[in-house]
Amino acid sequence: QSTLKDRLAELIPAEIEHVKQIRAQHGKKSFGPVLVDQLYGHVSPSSRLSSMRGLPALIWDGSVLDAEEGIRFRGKSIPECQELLPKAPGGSEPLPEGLFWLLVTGEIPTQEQVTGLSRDWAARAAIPEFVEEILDRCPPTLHPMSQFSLAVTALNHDSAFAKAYQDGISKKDYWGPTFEDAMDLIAKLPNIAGRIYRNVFGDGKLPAIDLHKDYSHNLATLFGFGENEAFVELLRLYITIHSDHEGGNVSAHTGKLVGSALSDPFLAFGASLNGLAGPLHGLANQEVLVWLRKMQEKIGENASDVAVKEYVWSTLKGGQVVPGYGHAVLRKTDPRYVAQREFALKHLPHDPLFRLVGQVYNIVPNILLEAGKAKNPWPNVDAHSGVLLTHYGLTQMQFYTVLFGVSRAFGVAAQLIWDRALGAPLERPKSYSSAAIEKIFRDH
Ligand code: CMX
Repeated sequence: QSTLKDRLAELIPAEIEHVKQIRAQHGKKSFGPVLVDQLYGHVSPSSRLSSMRGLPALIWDGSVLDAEEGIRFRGKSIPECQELLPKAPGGSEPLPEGLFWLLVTGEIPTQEQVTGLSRDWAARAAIPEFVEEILDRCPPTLHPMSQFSLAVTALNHDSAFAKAYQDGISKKDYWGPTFEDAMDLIAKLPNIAGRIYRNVFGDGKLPAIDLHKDYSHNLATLFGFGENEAFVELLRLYITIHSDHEGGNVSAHTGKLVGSALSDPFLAFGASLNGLAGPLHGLANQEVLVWLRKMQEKIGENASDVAVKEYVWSTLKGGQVVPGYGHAVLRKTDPRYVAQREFALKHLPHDPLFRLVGQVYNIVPNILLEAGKAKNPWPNVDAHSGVLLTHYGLTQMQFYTVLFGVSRAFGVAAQLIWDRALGAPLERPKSYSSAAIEKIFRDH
């Protein structure tokens, strides 16, 4: 039995009461009106409100995103997490195990609790043989994200929640098997991601998980980078900062939505991955590097600012977005970008591609402002991750979003546990036809 599960069992009754109190006190208060524009999205340049943008609609406890300040995990900023969460011996980046504990409980764990999670996940890491076979049969031309989603969905074969539901589990006990599935899900992702990586880009042979190593170390080993301590540190930081970005983004919201049908965590997170695979969301992770490489091909490696500016303008004039810039909620440089930039300044200050990323950072925001469309001209998380992975030799860009997916499981899994503990009902927003809207407002 995991000590995290024990702690959760202590916290749940109090949280149920807490939510009751909030609802008794504030349940009938309004967030304000909903505009018809908010249903449609892209309307006109002057009154542009994208689909459901800003509409208060979800409870998500793990993290909250402030437009100016960026993400806070259970109230803690990224620098605070870097300072407070336990580290590996000799390391200076937070262990994602600690971040998961924080997301689930709202508390900073001890070193011992974090080691307990590392051991627990390593012990649960094996994937069923038939899932290995599914992955081995995928053509290497199938995008790694599609392979990832297939494998995660197939884990539903052994879902503790699905089985308990069939056996007639009582509603109040849903969270227990959901917790077990959430832990299994996170634990099995390295073997899935590692297998995809080795099948698509290597010889298909995979080393074993080390039961005494932390999650990121094992993940790095499966990719073939376990000996490189700086890369392992990068993964610890990467997973921590990509884990959660409140509830309304496509991957998080999809997981919650599908989970609300009492689909088990494997089915719910498989759906999240399909959303993460879109170019406006997690695929931007890959797109940034593709774009930078194309730029280097076109204007050379040590291009002048003038040449970079021209290239950025040509992207915009071609009707494309500059990947890694802009955000649906953020209105400042993403603190996840800043954390990665600081990592680069510490570990790879002279890397030529990092210099280009910095040059682009000095140029793109002004151009986006001048172009006058993007509400946020600043870089998001995806503008910086690829250059770091490339530096250490993980150069296969099509794989990058898989790493984002491994990380995103932490945030989605934590919320799924709480949704079942608090009895979150089936999600069912109201939709309208255009004819219905006309009818409603005919006389107004
Ligand atoms: N380059 C060019 N144009 C951009 C832009 C960018 N980086 N960001 C926004 N715009 C454009 C939009 O396409 C939109 O144009 P239209 O009115 O012609 O449709 C206009 O500016 C207004 O968009 P917005 O309200 O500022 O942005 P949205 O909230 O609709 O979309 C996002 C947000 C992230 C999809 C958008 O900024 C974008 O496409 N960025 C590039 C892709 C990217 O980096 N995605 C990753 C986001 C982080 C993540 O989820 O991983």
